[in-house]
Amino acid sequence: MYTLGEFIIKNRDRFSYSTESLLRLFSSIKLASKAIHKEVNKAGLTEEIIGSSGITNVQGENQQKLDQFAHRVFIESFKSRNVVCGIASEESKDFIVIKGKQEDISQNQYIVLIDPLDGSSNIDVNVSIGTIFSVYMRKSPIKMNLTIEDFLQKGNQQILAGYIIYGSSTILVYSAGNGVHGFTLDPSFGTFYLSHYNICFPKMEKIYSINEGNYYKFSNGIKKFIRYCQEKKDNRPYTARYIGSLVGDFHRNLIQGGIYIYPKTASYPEGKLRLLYECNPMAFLSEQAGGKASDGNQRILDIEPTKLHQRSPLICGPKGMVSKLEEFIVDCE
Ligand code: P6P
Repeated sequence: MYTLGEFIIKNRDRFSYSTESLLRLFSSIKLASKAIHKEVNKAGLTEEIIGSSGITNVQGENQQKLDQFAHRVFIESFKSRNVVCGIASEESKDFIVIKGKQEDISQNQYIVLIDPLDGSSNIDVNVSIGTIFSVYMRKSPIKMNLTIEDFLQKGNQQILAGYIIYGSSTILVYSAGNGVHGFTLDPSFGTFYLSHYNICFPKMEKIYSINEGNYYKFSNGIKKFIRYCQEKKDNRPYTARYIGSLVGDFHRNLIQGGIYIYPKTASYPEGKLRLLYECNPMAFLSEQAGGKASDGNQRILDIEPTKLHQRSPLICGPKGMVSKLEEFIVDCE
């Protein structure tokens, strides 16, 4: 029963970054996720937590109180461990600079892009929600000020990515480039224990996840793929599962074998999901788990970012399913 810290130390020679700074980074992520776990698990009981804050966030979305709480908790937690120099959050228009303590400024070189609480519209209906994070090394010289270029890095430059799912249990899933591993929180000890070693998409492709309510807004290639999933042939029809929470849908598909699709629609001509702190981390995990992730035309991790909160279509899952959908998109162009 390895703890997350023990696992990182055991695998230190497989990481390309200082084990000490990685342990401090994960220490801040664990601290914040335990605080959020505690609030999420009593959201129904505490008036000040459930429901809308009455504030509209930078995305023009109605900010839930727990979104705000999660955003604040992660910022403070990263500040306290002096290991992160800059954060971009879905809940903040601009990036946030964290001044390192002079004595060890060389330590805090990590850049974190985060969706503190994705799927938060599901809080009041008790559906799994999650935190999604993506980590890079800063590009600008240590003594210089951070610039937007430190944040607009391609997904293929990520050194670490993962999510925490707050569901029937709280599980931290991450990859640092050596496979995908999951750690389940034991709330009685407040400790994350290794529960899913080297997660790979199963060979059996079983599930497709897409909001079929948008069917008439989809391109012909997407419509053709949906009909393909529903055909009685080979190991089809696939099962349709979609809960409207990216982390919940992704985690189930990663474990059971399925594709997640959020394509362009009339309402979201660029796609709905955010490239930097939703699509890139999920794409990194998908590839590390033996799968594939694209926007329908190109590999997500190769997309050149131009704006902090830019959106992208996201198709991720087992290689065969993603490639089949890409084939239909090309056929129908
Ligand atoms: P729709 C939640 O708002 C979210 O960003 C993702 O977590 C989720 O997969 C998607 O949007 C759901 O969007 O349009 O299907 O409700």
